[in-house]
Amino acid sequence: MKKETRYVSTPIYYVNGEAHLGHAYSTVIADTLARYSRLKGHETFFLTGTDEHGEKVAISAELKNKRPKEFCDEVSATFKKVWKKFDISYDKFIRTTDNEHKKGVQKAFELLEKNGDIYKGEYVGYYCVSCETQHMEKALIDNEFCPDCSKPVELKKEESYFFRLSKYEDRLLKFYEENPDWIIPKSRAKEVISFVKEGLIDLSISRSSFDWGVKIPEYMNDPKHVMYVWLDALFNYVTALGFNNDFDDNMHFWRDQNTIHVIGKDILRFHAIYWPAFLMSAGLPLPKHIATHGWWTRNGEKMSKSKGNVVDPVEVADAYGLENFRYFMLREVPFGGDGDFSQDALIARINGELASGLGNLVNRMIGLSRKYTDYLVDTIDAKKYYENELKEVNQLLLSAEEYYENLTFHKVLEQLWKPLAIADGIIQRDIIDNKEKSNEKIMASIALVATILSKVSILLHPVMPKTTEKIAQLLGFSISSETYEKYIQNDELLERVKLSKIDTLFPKIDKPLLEVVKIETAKKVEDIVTHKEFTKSIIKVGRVLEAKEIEKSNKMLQLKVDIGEENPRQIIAGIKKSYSVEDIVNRLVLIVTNLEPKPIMGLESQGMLLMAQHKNKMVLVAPEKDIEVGSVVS
Ligand code: ME8
Repeated sequence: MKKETRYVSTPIYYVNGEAHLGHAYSTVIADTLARYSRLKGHETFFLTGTDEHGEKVAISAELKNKRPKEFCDEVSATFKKVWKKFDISYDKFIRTTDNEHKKGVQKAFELLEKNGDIYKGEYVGYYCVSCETQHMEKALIDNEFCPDCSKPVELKKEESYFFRLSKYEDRLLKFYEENPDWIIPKSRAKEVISFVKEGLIDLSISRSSFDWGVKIPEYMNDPKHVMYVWLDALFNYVTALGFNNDFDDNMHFWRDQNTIHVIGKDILRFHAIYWPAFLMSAGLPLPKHIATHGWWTRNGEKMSKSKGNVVDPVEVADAYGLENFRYFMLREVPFGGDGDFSQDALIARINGELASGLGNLVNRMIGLSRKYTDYLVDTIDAKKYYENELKEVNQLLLSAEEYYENLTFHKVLEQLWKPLAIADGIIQRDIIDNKEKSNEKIMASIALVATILSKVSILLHPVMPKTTEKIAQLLGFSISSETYEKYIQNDELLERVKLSKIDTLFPKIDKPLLEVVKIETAKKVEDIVTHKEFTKSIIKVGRVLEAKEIEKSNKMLQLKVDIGEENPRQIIAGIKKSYSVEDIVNRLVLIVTNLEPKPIMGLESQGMLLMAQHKNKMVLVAPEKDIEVGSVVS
């Protein structure tokens, strides 16, 4: 019989920064789903990877003074390293700079084009580089900020190819109506439907103003165009399966239509509107679900590097234990909702549920078996004494499985703790408080506890793989699709076993182990400079004599600035987005003149131009009145 297939994906992450708590969250969710699917014996494919093209990544590379590919190689490798640490069981890690991917996206472009959905035009509109997305003017906040991330947008005007997104409006609406469960949680479908109902405009899908992207197919004879990063990125879900290569049978994972894309709510529109429209145009089937989780915040604020409130997932895992952290992420927040990260909440879950709940029950079982049965567990009489309890446990486990299928992980975990409470109650009532217990009944009670622990461990395995395997080893079995079938599907009882050893599973934690706020406090303390330190910097008034654009840089200008020395200084300044060459020539500016020279874009910068900055907005700082060049600022 053909096995059922499951395909699970995470978003592919931009390489403009390293993995943070939010990325870890999406990836742990997808990993849990993939592991659950394998446990059930499904043929499973789990994909993650990195999204490496586009303006945002190109700018990040430029700021680091690196070539884009070299920069991507480095950051992509850091994601791989974090996922290894997080025990992420992916089957493939795709990079959009992979050749097979690039060829696959070109093939997709060709399909869309042959289907009459691509035409050439001019893109004039507002663009948010941070979200890599175009916006209509009416959607902007205060006419200048991105409605999604609040950063300033840019007005772009360039030749571009367009995808006829508007053509798919009706088909999309019909699809949502016929598939009300397509988006998980269901409640999120409303925002998508109303966005489409407001009217879709055709989507600009190529760029000619920079070259860090996949070239559009050669037969288009238009080599200056690279593809829009979201067209490139979304197709990763099929190129990873060998879409480019007709002989690669991994494409059956796509054709079987059992795909779940795990994403954050910030990228729902791309997955629920653009992606199905691209697929319809390419003649490919659609995924089964778009599973959309919420945001992690810190003290109610969105995490961001500039605010200094980013939670480093590796630090947390190192301090608190990886699997405790995985448990916390899934238990703390209902799927789809937002959650605030705090160490107090994490400690409360570890101490209250893992140590006092699961860990304590394991210890009690071992202690009692040592005292009464010489570590022997034998379920021979468990049914005789505990038929009702076993039935109840079975019902609870069945509902935990339903919650898994609906991705309501916090409920899965809540549900799995109920049998543990039953086991605790039995120990108390039938062993500790019972003065007239028979040996047979004691053995049955211990066996019931062990059986409960075996079953709970199997269903907890996708969340805490190593911890549950330790419990299974203690109970004489190993967790696999076979033992899942035996103990969960067929509801068998544990086999006779002598308990083996186990280390303490969950040491209690009495105080926060990390200074997550250390970046914020460090800023306050360490950023204070003494007067002596400050006066070491020499700032002089200069006049810009010349300005030039730098090839391949859309941020930097090359300036020659007279600061009253014999020769003008060469300053490489990241101001091109705010000032043109004409704007800046002849202006009085302020220059830090005694900084060590630094190579930027292959040119030596011999000082720093002072600017005032708010978000992405930059203005020059200059003397209030005319004054001689070379004047010192103090
Ligand atoms: O959007 N809380 O990549 P990205 C929860 N390359 N999840 C968060 C989060 C937070 N605070 N911050 C980020 C991209 N995430 C595109 C995707 S897919 C074809 C292309 C998670 O690096 C969440 O899943 O910005 C979000 O969707 C993803 O990281 C965005 O990662």
